[in-house]
Amino acid sequence: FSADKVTVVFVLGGPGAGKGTQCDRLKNDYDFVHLSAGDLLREEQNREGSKYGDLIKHYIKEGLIVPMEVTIALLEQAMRESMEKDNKYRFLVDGFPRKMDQAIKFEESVVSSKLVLYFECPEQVMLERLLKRGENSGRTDDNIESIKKRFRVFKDTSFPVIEAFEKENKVKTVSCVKPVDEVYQEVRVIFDKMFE
Ligand code: UP5
Ligand code: MG
Repeated sequence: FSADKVTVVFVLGGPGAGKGTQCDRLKNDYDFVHLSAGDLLREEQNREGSKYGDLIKHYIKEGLIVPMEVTIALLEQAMRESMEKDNKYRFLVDGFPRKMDQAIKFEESVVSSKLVLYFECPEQVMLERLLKRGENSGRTDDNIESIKKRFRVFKDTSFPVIEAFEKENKVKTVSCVKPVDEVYQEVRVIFDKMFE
């Protein structure tokens, strides 16, 4: 896709930081399409006839990163659909890229990102949020064993992606500790400047 026409914002942060919650608000106020890589993978996992169903199920439960070919194909397809059906060209890509090779591949073969929004949050806060959500989320990875694995993968593999984007001066960091509304006010300041 051409970067003149298509705007991609990567929304990153640890498990349970609040990426999905903030994207939900942003998409209404700024005319972005919200694409959660995790949601797309969960949908694909449940799609009848998917050849990746078992693979995705295993990776998500273990907190591991699904091979990028699968995730990039799902993101690209969702973006294409939004453009063709709804004439929408602005995307919040939530929870992706989580590994350096994914970042490079996406920016080379799909489109370069305009901004990386990083939601910073201490592990203890994320842990409490995820355990609480796990009481009724039905997510197979909202349990203490999976959460610990997700934290480790975030630290070892995904955080370096944010550091790499920082070197390109693409990252805006927002603390996600305060209540949802207060976090969102900070995010709005950034979006008002960049996307009117
Ligand atoms: N909450 C949110 N903000 C709050 C606030 N400010 N104050 C108080 N409470 C707040 O929020 C989590 C919970 O906290 C909710 O209950 C919310 O109400 C509350 P949410 O907005 O859902 O946080 P989010 O950051 O989206 O957390 P999520 O669990 O979705 O993050 P993950 O990054 O862990 O999950 P994701 O769905 O992106 O990925 C899941 C798995 O898919 C990965 O572990 C991996 O196995 C796989 N995956 C890949 O392999 N590749 C990818 O590219 C993407 C995913
Ligand atoms: Mg999410």
